[in-house]
Amino acid sequence: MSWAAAEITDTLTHPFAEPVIRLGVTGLSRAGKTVFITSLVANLMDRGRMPQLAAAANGAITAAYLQPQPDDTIPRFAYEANLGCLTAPDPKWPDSTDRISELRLSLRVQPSGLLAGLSGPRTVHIDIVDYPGEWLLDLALLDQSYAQWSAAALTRAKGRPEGDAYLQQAQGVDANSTLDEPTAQALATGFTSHLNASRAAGFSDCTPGRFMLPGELAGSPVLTFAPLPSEKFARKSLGREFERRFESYKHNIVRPFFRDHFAKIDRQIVLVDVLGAIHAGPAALDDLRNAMAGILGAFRPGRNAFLTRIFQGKRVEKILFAATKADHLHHSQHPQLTAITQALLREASDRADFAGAKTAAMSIAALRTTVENTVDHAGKPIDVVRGRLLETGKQAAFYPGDLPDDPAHLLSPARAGADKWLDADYAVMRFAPAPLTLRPGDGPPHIRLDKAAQFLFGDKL
Ligand SMILES: Nc1nc2c(ncn2[C@@H]2O[C@H](COP(=O)(O)OP(=O)(O)OP(=O)(O)O)[C@@H](O)[C@H]2O)c(=O)[nH]1
Ligand SMILES: [Mg+2]
Repeated sequence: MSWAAAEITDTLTHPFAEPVIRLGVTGLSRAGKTVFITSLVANLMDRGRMPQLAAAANGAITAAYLQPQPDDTIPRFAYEANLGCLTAPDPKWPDSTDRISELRLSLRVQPSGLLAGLSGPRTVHIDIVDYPGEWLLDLALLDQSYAQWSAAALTRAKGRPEGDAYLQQAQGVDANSTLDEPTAQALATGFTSHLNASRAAGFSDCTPGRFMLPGELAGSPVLTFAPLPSEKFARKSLGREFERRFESYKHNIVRPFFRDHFAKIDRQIVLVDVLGAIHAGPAALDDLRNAMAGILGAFRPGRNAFLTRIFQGKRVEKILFAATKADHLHHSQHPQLTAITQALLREASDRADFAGAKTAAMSIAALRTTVENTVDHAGKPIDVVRGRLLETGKQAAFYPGDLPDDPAHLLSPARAGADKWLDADYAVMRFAPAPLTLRPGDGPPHIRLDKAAQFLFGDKL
């Protein structure tokens, strides 16, 4: 059946069903989810900067508006407050997210071309969920036992910030001793400090995610456990109880989140702060690769009974892997960044069996904070970006380092456990959002947000 015929049948058989696209925005903490959602919505409401989104460019989208979301019990995404931060006279980044929220954007679409005369305007809803990136990591826990997770967590802890201190602490307790709550709490506290310190140093693979962002669960038994070196535990022992709490964590915290918010996703964008990880060094880049493999592996059908059940054979139709914050780089380096992103996630996406799903990789900036410049450096022209530094508020030109054409030049040493990059030093600067004077009809400036939107849901408009 041709596309047009399929579309017509659909309108005939479901004349009143309004299509809903559930857009999954997936990314670790600080990957750029909240800024992406805010800017995407703003640029769909004011479409002047969306030439690569066909339905915006050809005028098919006649209106965009926010509607009450479908889930009454989830807080609404603070779109206006977040956009307010980005567009204030003294703009700032929105705060890191500490709870889940949801937004429904509705587009009025007047089909053009062949269908123009056949059908009237349609409404297409786009539902988007925002959540703290820390929670995403837990997806990889679902098919691990306490013993498997413990072994991996203890191996990772070696040499990482505050890891050795925790290892010592764990060696010092007898896992088979009778459960004693103060000991349990001390271990959980020690392990949590290690997780927080590791994350601050740029490591991604820090589980359980809620330990770093406990909210109202702080102090509850379900967050009071930690990895232990042994595998067999006596009844009523500390180890046995930790094992039970780990299972309870998966059952009561991890599963409901993924059941409620991941199962229904049609289209997915995976946001990755690749530049940030490169800057943090080979170990951080390899850790990012590993963490993403664990997360995306969960989308592999048949991998685990729970996930197979919640997805029920439903597959994500399109997945976009996006390196965020590309405004840190002159566009002449964007192809390299995209290639690194693709290579970094290759194993993950192959393993995840995204067969049938259309995938692509892109370098994007949800909010462009810089302008491009070519300057003379020791008699050689170099491509830089210029922006306002977050720390000092001063304007600065910035060259992050030469990204290799061959991604293996970064990924291989990272995998081999190199402790620093050989030929180059990759810097990052944090830029503040630039003060904006938007023309009517224009959304905030971005890089390739329109291309990303076209890939993700352009076919549905
Ligand atoms: N230059 C630049 N920086 C960005 C961009 N998007 C995000 N950032 C930076 O990345 C930080 C994190 O972005 P968020 O959107 O809050 O990240 P998040 O994925 O929502 O993070 P959590 O809420 O902690 O899970 C921001 O505070 C900015 O410093 C961008 O397009 N350009
Ligand atoms: Mg956020």
